[in-house]
Amino acid sequence: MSIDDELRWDGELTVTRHDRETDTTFVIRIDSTRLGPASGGTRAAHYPSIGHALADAGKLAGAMTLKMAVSDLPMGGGKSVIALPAPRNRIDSATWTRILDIHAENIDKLEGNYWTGPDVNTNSSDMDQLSRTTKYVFGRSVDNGGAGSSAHATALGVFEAMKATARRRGLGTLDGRTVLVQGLGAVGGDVVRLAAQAGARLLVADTDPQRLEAASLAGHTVVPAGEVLRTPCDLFAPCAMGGIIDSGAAASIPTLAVAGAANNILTDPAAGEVLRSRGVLCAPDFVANAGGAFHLVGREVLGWNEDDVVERTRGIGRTLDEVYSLSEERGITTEAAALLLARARLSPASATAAATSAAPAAAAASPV
Ligand code: NAD
Ligand code: PPY
Repeated sequence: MSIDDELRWDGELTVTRHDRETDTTFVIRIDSTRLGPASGGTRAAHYPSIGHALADAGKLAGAMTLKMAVSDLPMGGGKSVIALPAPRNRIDSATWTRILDIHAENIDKLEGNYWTGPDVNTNSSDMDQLSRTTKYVFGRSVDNGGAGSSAHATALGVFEAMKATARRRGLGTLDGRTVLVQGLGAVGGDVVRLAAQAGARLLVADTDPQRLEAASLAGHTVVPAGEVLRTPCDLFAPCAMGGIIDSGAAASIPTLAVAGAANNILTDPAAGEVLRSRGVLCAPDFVANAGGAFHLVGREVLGWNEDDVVERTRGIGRTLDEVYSLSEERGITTEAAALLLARARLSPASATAAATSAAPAAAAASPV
């Protein structure tokens, strides 16, 4: 996580800025504009060091490139990280507004090469604030002319991924299956609702006592946040933060399948190899959590209506079937198979993909 290592990142561009008044560091990383302007949300968090913030932005931007490519969307991959001086809930509203205004200025200087949207600790009203300074923003509130929150579409896509993964792993439907959801936020809360409607038995974990209380009142079983990797279940759905399954966890996690919303669930490819060797079927996150990208890019760039978004998001199950078949045929991890599909679209040989992306990418300069 050293800054030296991070400056050897081989994406297209890193922009950083520090604001002394708020003691905040701003990072925007553009991983690729191969298929269109880079796009990906703004994450605000307190990081142990600037190296950690750069590393997070780089990994998240890379995941966006793969998500757009595998989902056949005409955008590239990027991400913003706002490294706060304290946890988000300790930043007062005047400071937060100043932080958003500076972030918007930075985005505007990139002149449409990077489009942001909501991510962890930012929401549609924050996108409204950014849009006072820059037009390169997806996910403003509906009242302000945007597509609103992407969380419902993301949750629907994760639910489709859970069904496709359970089916392929030989579990049949989710009815009667034990599903453990980690993180009951905007996406995880909806995933719980959809899985419960499908007849699953829900185990839930969060660090926020209020969210746990609501889930418990709804009849779900609470698991301590520190126990999720040791709790037996049929399917584990990580919907909190990424980087939770390393090789050690992969060797022991008592589940048959993994499908969730968090970006970069696996710490590295080795963790995927260990899961595969144990027969734990893992839905690559950049396929499973693409519903939000369908919502934001579909509604604001491609002129889709809500039914189009739902139809494309339901297609995540079919994409995963393709990934799982390729993984079986080649004897490779599901992550490696999904990478092959994404890279086929990103390769210089796939000139048609880039050519057909030119029109919507141009449209992105003046969203519908
Ligand atoms: P959110 O902030 O609304 O919810 C996250 C939840 O996780 C919160 O309830 C938080 O208390 C909980 N949490 C944090 N650390 C935890 C821990 N160690 N154990 C248990 N719970 C913990 O975020 P969200 O919008 O629901 O997104 C969830 C994940 O999905 C994120 O990783 C995000 O990057 C990813 N994602 C979201 C979208 C989207 O459309 N919102 C799209 C793609 C990917
Ligand atoms: C993500 O899907 O991880 C996001 O960051 C949300 C998003 C998707 C597409 C454009 C902007 C933000």
